[in-house]
Amino acid sequence: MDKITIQNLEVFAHHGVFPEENVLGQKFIVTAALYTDTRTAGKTDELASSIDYGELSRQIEHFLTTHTFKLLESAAESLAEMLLLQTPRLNKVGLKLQKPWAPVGLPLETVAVEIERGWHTAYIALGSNMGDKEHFLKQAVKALQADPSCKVEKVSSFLVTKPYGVTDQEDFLNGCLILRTLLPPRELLCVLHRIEQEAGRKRVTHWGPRTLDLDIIFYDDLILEEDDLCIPHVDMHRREFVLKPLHEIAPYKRHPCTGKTVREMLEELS
Ligand code: PH2
Ligand code: MG
Ligand code: MG
Repeated sequence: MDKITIQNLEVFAHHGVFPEENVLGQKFIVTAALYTDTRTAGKTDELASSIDYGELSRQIEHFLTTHTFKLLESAAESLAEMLLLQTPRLNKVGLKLQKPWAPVGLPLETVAVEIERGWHTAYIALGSNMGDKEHFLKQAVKALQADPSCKVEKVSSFLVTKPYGVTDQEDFLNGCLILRTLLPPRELLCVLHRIEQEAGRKRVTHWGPRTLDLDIIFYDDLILEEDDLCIPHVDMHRREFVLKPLHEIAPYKRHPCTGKTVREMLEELS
């Protein structure tokens, strides 16, 4: 990906663990790598098609002088989040925050924290088979839209499906959505669990009736296999109630392990 760099921007601010640092202040040096596609700006010569590094430098300066953090880690984390939320076309940001006068009492040149943060694409399956199913699915979409770290990009239609697995229960209403998110997988899972809770979800029996079920199907091309979280969803390729709505919004998305598209997986099922 193309990038625009702001190198060694000096900011006088008050971050630090020691109270003296918060009172006296000191020099901070910021380097920011702004990952964005510069092709359109490159061809049109229009600033409006790019990211204005002058404007961003002023935003960085303003943010670091109007907030006070103890840790360089927190300052960098919050700064990255602000930049990603406020800057159109910014896909990813690399930040290096240096504190050359850090009160360590030893002759070091500088200390620094470096992070990379960005937008990710998650594919979420929605399901309900209790109460007002459509209401619960719509509530879930709304709750995700309301989260500042999430942008709902596409929502499939909702379809009535026969229960899969444990079959002696009510029919389901299922759908899928595409989400752009700043949250890493585990934090996204926590948000999904919170939304399930808000819909009155009770975890009574495994695979039993539920007001709302939200599952991460894909997260970028990530492959993650842990006890309580597997991405891609381990059974998605066998589930028509996932593949059908997903096919509406992402037919060419490929499974990162098998390389098959959603369309191919759906065709293999029927
Ligand atoms: N969810 C399950 C088990 N079975 N069947 C349908 N039709 N739809 C679901 O969402 C569903 C299911 C476990 O999450
Ligand atoms: Mg499920
Ligand atoms: Mg689930």
